[in-house]
Amino acid sequence: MKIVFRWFGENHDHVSLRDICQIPAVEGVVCTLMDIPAGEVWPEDAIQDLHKKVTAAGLNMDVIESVNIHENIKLGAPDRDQKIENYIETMKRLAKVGVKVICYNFMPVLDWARSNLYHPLPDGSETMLFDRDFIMNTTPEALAARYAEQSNGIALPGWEPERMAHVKETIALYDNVSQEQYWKNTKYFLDAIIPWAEKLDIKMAIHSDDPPWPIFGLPRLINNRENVQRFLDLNPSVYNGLTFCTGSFGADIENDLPAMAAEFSSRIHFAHVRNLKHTENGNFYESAHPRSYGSLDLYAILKALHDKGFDGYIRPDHGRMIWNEKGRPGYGLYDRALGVAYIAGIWEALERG
Ligand code: CS2
Ligand code: MN
Repeated sequence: MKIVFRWFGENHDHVSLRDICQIPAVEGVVCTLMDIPAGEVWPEDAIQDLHKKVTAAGLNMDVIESVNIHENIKLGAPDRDQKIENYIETMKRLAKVGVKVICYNFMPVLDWARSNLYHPLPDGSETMLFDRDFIMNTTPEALAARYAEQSNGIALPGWEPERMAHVKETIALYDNVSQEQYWKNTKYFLDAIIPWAEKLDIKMAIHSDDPPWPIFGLPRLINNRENVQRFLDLNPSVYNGLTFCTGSFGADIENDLPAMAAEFSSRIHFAHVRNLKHTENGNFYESAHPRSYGSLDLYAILKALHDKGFDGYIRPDHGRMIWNEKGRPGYGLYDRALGVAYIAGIWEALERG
């Protein structure tokens, strides 16, 4: 197991590479190019430049999150082959600097959804909250406006203002895409990219849907055991794998996370490890990592991976904002660093038996 830490890049993150390399047990950063719209090829010089900076800080850049999928691929639109070609070209360029895993999601239109980005907890920390009634009864436009207001101008992945400007029209395009058609569009994409992933030795790791149930009438794919199995069977190569995000699968209390981690371990290339606390009415908030703070048993999940000989990458996922830190919701330095310490401690204990 190798611990990594998400980094949004110099102009998009208040956390520096120097901060990150001081966290014990962290070997690498999980990067992206925030400024490149989905569907465009990532420029070679930007990739090389990023790789130089990361390695100069003594960290690796083995994992990329995310190379976003253009909507026309998800919709199965006539120009999808061109977009897929661009995707493969980006994969080739990333392989040149030794990238081993690409985390991506196949959620239609939007990335994760929360009702509150900085919800105060009684101890004075702030965290992200999912109020089920609110989300199920709002509109994407209203939610985007709420994020813009709460996030102080920080562009959230999947909620970029350019994308939000057309959100209604984009969602309407899915009126003609049934859930079954969505599975077909997914398979079409996988069958095109997985042979390249094999050649380039890059493991593709799809992120679970967040939340793991349909919102705004859009299709869902990666939300429970059965659908994960269906997804993996679409293309049986080991290069067609998963990002096992405990927080997104764990939002559905029906999901047995240690059992899923054990069952799918050979196809899990990357794990996002975080806790959340279920409250009334299907609501939840993102809690501190230890067992007594959240509803998920991260020890049991890590043990399941460990016992299967997991040797992929793990990162802490969303943390709370603590010690007056200001920054990207979920992506402060301090609570995620505490998450690393917790994960590394559990893993060391597992290794030593
Ligand atoms: C991340 C996602 O913050 C998060 O929830 O896990 O934004 C993630 O990067 C994407 O879904 C993967 O493409
Ligand atoms: Mn995640």
